[in-house]
Amino acid sequence: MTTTFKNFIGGAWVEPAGGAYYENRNPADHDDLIGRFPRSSAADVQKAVESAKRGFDLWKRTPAPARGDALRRAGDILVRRKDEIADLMTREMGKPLAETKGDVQEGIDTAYYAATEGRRLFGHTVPSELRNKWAMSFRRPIGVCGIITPFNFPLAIPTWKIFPALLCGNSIVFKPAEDVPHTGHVFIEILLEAGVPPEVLQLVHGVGEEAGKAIVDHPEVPIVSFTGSTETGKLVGETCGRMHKRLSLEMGGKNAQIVLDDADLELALDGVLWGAFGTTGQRCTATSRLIVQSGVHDQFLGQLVDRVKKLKLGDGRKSGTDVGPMINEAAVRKTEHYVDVGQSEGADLLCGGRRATGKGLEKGWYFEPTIFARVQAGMRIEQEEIFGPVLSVIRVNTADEAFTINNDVKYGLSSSLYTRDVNLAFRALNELDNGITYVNAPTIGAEAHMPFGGVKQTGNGHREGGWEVYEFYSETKVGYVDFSGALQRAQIDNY
Ligand code: UN1
Repeated sequence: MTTTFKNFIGGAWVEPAGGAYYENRNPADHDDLIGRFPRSSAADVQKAVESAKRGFDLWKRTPAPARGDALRRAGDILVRRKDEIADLMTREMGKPLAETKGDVQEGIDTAYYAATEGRRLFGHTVPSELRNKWAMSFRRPIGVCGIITPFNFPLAIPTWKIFPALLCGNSIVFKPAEDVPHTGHVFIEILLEAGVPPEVLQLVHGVGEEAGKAIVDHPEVPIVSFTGSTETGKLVGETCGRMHKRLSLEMGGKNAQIVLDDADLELALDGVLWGAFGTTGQRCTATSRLIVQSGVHDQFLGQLVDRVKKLKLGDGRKSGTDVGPMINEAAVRKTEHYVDVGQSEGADLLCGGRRATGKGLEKGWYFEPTIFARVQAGMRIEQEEIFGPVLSVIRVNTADEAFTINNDVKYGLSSSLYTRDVNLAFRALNELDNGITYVNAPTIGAEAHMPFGGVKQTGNGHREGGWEVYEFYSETKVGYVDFSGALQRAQIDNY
C-alpha cells in the first residue's frame, strides 16, 4: 500500500489544489517507493501564505523566551527519535546512517542554540546625544518567510533556517527539495508536537519551478532563504531584488584541501577521504579539489588511490557502507558528463569514473569514487561544481601557488590547509578567499553555533547558523524616548 502524503496548510493536512502527486523513491533501490507527495502549485502557495499571515499575527505576540521553549521541545523530540529519523532519511536520500545521525544531531544542536537565543535577541541601549533622553535598538519579526531547502541535509538545513526564523517571531512557508519530502513531513510533525501553533507552519511539497517559484514570487513573502545551485539562486535573487525582498542565498562551492610538504600525511589522507566522498560528494562544502605540494605529491596520491579503491559502496542502511548512492539519475548523468569533460581536457583518470555495478548495487544510483590527477588550474573540472564523488588533484611547488589556485574560482565556501607551520596556518586564514577555512581538518564539518556561508558566488553576504542568522530573520528597530519635557533638537542644541 503506497502512502499518499499531504501538504500542511491552514492548520490541517490537505491535498494539493490541483490533485497532482509525484513519487519519491529510495536512491539505493528504485523499487522501494517511499510515498506519493503533492505536486503543489501557486494556488496551494496562495493558501499557505494567507494562513501564514494569520500565524504570524499570533506568533509575533508570543514572548521570545516562550518561542524558544517550543524549539527546545523540538530538540528533545529529535533526541528521542534520532535513530528512527536517521533511518528514514537514509532511505530517502542515501547517505550512510552515521551521516544521517550527524544530520539529526546538527538539528538538535541548532534547536538548543535557538532556544537560548529566546532569552537574548539582544538590541543595544546607548547614550543619547541629548539630556534626559534614551536611545535603544531592539528586534522585530518580519513576517512570512519562504524557506527552500536542498536534499543533501534534509533535516539540518531546514533547521538552520526554520528555527531562527521562528525564534525571531516569523511564520514560515517551507518547501523541502522534491527528493526529500518525507523528512520535511516528519519535521513539521515534530514542530507541531513541540507546540508551535499550526498556522505558523506551512509545508508545501513540490518542484522548484512550480511551488518554489510561487513562494519566491509571492508579494506577501517578504523574506526568502534558499540553499541550492548558483544557477537557481540567480533566478531567486533576480526576483527578490526586483521585489525588494530580504534574501539569504547559500549556493555552490569548489572547495580545496591543500596539503603541504610538512603536513601530517595520515591525517591529511583521512581528511580528504571524508571531505571528498562523505555524502557521496554531494555537499556544498565537499572537497572537490586537492592541491598537493610537489615534495609529497606522488606518495600522497598513491596512498589516496589505494584507500579510495577500498571504500565500500552500498545501501547506507547496511552496516559497513562507506559511500551511499547519489540522489537521482540526473545527478549520476551530471557526474558522468564531468568525467567526459575531465578526460577531454587531458586530466588523468586514476580511479572510478563510471556508474558502479556489482552485487547489491543493481537498483541504486551508484557512482564510483573518482580521482583525476594532472589537473591544471583553469580546467573545467577544476573550476565548476560537480556535486558528486569526483576529486581533481593539482600539483603545486609552493604554498603561495596553492593559495592562488584556491582563490582563483568563482566560489568561496570553504577551504582546508594541512601544515605544521603555525605562521602559514594564520596566513591562510587571512589570505584564502572563503567563508570558512579549516586548518588540519577537512573542508566539511561546520558547527551549528558558528556562522556558516561563503564569499563570491557562493552566497550573497548573509550567514546561516551561529548568532549572525538572527540578524537576517529580524528587523532592527530604534526607539528614542525623550523625558526632558521640552523640544530638544538632535544635532543642533545638544549642549
Ligand atoms: C551543505 O553542504 O549544504 O559543514 C551544508 C558541513 C555540514 C553542512 C553542509 N555541516 O559540511
